[in-house]
Amino acid sequence: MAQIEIQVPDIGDFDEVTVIELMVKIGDTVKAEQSLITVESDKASMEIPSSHAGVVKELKVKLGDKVKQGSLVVILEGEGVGAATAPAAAAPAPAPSASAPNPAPALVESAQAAPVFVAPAAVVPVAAAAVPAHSPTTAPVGLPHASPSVRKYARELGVPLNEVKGSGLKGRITDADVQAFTRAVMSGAAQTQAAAAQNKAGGGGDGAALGLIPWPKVDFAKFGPIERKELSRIKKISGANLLRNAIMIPAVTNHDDADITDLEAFRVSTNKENEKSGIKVTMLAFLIKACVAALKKFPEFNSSLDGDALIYKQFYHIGFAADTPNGLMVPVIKDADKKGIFQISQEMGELAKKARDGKLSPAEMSGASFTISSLGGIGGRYFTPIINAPEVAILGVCKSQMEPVWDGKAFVPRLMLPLSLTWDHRVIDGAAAARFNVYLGQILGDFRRVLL
Ligand code: CAO
Repeated sequence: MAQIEIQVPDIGDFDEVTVIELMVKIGDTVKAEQSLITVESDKASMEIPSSHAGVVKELKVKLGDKVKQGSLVVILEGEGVGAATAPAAAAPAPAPSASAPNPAPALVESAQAAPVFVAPAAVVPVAAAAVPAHSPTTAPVGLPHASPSVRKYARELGVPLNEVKGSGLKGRITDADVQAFTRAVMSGAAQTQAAAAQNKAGGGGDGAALGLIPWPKVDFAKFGPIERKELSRIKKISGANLLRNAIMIPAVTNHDDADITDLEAFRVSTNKENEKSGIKVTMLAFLIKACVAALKKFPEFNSSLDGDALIYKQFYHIGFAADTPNGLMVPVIKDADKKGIFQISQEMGELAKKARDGKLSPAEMSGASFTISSLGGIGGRYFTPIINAPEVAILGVCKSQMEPVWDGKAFVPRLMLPLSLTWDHRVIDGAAAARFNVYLGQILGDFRRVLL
């Protein structure tokens, strides 16, 4: 019977974190990607998932333990211990395959999977809304004090956590508190605020808090064969973020085109000249540099809302959406203003590969001040990207095409790049957005303008 050691994976900037919740016990059967424990630093809490499936043979941590990257969490045992489809961090030895007999029965492996972070919204774009941030030591501002699994449990039950009284340490809300709240509501002894408001207004149905009619419930099997598949962990987390951002941000999208005929010719010739370097200069690298120039000229696009104030960031960390088998990831090119096109292209290639392999660290997805989503390698004309809160704007890019452009005397063939800039109307006005796009187009049309 194969044994596998599950360790704490790369947890980004945190040296040591405290175990605040054990989510499995000896004898439990766990699936790959199932959370094992919750840990907490002074800034954030996170769940450590299992990179493999199996039965928990030994639990190597207890509540209050301090752990760090590499600390042993559990030992799993099982026939053909199954690995996660995309383990995020190092898995030094491959798990024995389910179909092949295990050649070494006493084999002990080390394996790590990506932790689900509960980080301040600006830190991990895809994780912030699914399991919101809180400070473990101080009273949370506007957020109830609960671990990610309790939040998840509450979400599954539809329990509004901010209405639950916590009985745990420092007012922490526990599973039992959520259950007690649910029992009280079910027995009629208590009422959620939404239900109370709804009763007052005489409304009814799901989505009542937003005053919406219920989500349609359809038995699809009545119409033909179906198959149900769980969303990936990344899809679940990013979905919650996207929904929040789509609902909460009054977003507007401006579409424009940039003439990149000369820039593309320059890119192609640069790649030819530097064939031996192994670095391929991409259009996205030029877009990142052009966006930095535009962000410098229009600093509110590089800001974030903080109540009634704006935080202007004096750094230029540019996130870029990467399509991966498990869903959308947003790696970040840090200090893009200080890097050249070659360095950006090289970093982007490495980060995109890591994203596809599920090996991005939280630090590599943190701190973006502006994001670009490029579908240029795929196709399409324009789209309306959703802002990656707490950023205030995002640039969508589609595939460039040769088009007839009127030069005042005749139509000439020019390579035109479609740009879609989505912006938060609370921070940015339409005129500023149009100016941003025009300026971006001017730079892409003639990169010498960056020097001006
Ligand atoms: N117009 C025309 N061609 C383009 C282009 C554009 N705007 N952008 C890239 N291309 C070309 C490239 O030149 C390359 O062609 P060659 O192989 O002939 O040189 C090809 O398309 C493939 O490029 P790429 O997509 O591999 O590289 P990239 O630097 O453009 O993008 C990355 C990298 C990681 C952004 C991309 O792989 C990706 O994941 N894109 C999807 C992002 C996404 O999903 N956004 C939607 C988010 S909302 O759900």
